[in-house]
Amino acid sequence: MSCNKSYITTPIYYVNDIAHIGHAYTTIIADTLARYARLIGEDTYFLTGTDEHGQKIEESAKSRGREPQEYADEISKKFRDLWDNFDISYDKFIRTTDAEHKKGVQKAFSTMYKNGDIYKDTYQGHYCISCETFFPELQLVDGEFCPDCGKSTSVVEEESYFFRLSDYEDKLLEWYRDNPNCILPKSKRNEVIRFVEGGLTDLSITRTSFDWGVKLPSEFNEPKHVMYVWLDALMNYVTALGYGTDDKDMDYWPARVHLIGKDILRFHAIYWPAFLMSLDLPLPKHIGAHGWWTRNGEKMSKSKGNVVNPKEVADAYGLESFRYFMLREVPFGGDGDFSQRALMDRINSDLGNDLGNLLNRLIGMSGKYFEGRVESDLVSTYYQDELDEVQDSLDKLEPFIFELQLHRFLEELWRPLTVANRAIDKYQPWTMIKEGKTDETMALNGLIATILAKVSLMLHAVMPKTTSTIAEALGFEITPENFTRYIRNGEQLSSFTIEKREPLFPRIEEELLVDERLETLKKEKEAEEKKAKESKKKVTTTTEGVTLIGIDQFFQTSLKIGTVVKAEEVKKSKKLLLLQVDIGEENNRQVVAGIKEWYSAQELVGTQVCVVANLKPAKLMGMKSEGMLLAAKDVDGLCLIRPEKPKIDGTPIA
Ligand code: ME8
Repeated sequence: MSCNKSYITTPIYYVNDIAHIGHAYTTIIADTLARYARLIGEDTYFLTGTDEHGQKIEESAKSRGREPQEYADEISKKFRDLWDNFDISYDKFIRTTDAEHKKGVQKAFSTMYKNGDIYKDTYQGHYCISCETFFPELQLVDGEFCPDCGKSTSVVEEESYFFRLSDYEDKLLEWYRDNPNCILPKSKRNEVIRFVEGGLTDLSITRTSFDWGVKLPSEFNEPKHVMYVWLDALMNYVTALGYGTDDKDMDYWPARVHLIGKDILRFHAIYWPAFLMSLDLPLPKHIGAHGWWTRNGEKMSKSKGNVVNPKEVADAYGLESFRYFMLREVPFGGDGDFSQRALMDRINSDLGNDLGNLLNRLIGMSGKYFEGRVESDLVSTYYQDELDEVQDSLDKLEPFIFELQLHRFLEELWRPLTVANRAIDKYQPWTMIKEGKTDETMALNGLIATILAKVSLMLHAVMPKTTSTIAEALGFEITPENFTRYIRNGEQLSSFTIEKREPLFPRIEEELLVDERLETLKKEKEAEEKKAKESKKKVTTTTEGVTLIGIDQFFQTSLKIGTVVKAEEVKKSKKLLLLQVDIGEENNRQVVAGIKEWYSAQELVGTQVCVVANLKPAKLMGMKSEGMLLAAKDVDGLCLIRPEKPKIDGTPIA
């Protein structure tokens, strides 16, 4: 399945949201494929970017009192910064507001029109702004709600240009049938075929009801029309290569794979190939649709407050461990539930025990018996069976990558590590050396080093830094030439001297993790408070460093009397209690308080406390906290501040 040019793309992300692990997942898969393609010597082009037009973005900007362009600039930069921070090896970051892109889209529109695929008519239909999609009445839930996202749709009637999608039904079906791997996983291809067999209607591809989009080419003289955001967005895959402007990189087309989430398969597997056929351009080789990440079984959404921030996860557990986890944990195409527990298990077991510890064992054995020297000359004399077993596994690996079965790829890649760890247990170098079998012991070390080197080369695309560190320890570099030597030609590693180093994956203890997380939260809170303080103009500081505030500033804090109506311990936390406090409002306030060392949950119930009632809600260990209790802490410990006599719940404190 190999080809010399590899063009790999992610979806371009909407700029109405911040990146979450779903976005990171697509991008990490694409980055892995791109890195692998480069390592096997393919001329690779990796594209990502942002999707910035459309009604949804226009409204998001408006609701924040911002101009769409300025708003798009800000969010687009956040995506780009995140990918840079994650070392994503993209060759180009496209924005649909780029002038070249807009020109390319206009060129496409004119070409489709010339080819007879576009006509003008009136559209009447139900539009979901969130999905930027029209739906026939029959598909709506309860006659009103979007069948995809469940949000309310609105009836739109407007003049529109249409793309003759219905003309492409047969050609699309032919493409799916002639190219069994065009949509991966294959089960998804069947879904698409069934959908198309059900009949396609023409697609409305311009809008007049809003402004924020690519204008029609001037020859149409239609100042009111802007392009449908999906036509605009899909075209990014070719405008990035210069379609419609200088065609500079069009020799990378067609894409080897468009990586997407299953939610946008229809656009990529139906609209996009039809547009390309109309433009007389070749069709992509593969469209890979991955599954959906959920959190504790629920869809992630800002309103639920359960969105997993990829940067936080990478900071807490290490970027490369996070990459490994995402690719290993879920079969491509299937949905996955994100849990810190599962991530920790993968780090401690697969990465720590199987991989990191193997390097430690090699360092230990070669240090103890040979002053760090490792030689591989006699490996095949003593351990040919092990070498064969390893080479056999490695030879089977590559197809998994390009068929997007990355979990299988990683699973199989762990077999050579098992061979290595098993060989140490079986041949017992500590016994061999006592028996004077020096050559056998050295050759065993050579075998371990060779296996580690080969695994590092194969794993490089998933964990670039870690594998480079291993390679450095083993005295070689990760390059396409060495890939050919050690993977394709099955050579053994040359001699080298290894030195002691820190473990690659120190064991993560749960308690430590929790404390670290709390520490991070504390630091964030302190930084926020510092910022807030600096922005308050009236603040003055006395010579002793005590901050003086005006009475009006004091009254900005709402302090209230409340009664603890329920209290429970937060599992796995040494410090936190989860309280429900009645402060005279319709609903009780949930407060996560770090007082477990001084109060039991039981003794708090029914007692009164003082609550800071207008704090911005915060999250502690995944739980919402909607206030803070007043307390004083000295060397003897902490005590809560309480009213001297019982007071009505909700009584203000001043
Ligand atoms: O759809 N789990 O952009 P988008 C897994 N602009 N992947 C997820 C996910 C989740 N919970 N949430 C999002 C758009 N994704 C269009 C694309 S392409 C020409 C235009 C990933 O910002 C997944 O890849 O809504 C999904 O397809 C993509 O983010 C959607 O990002």
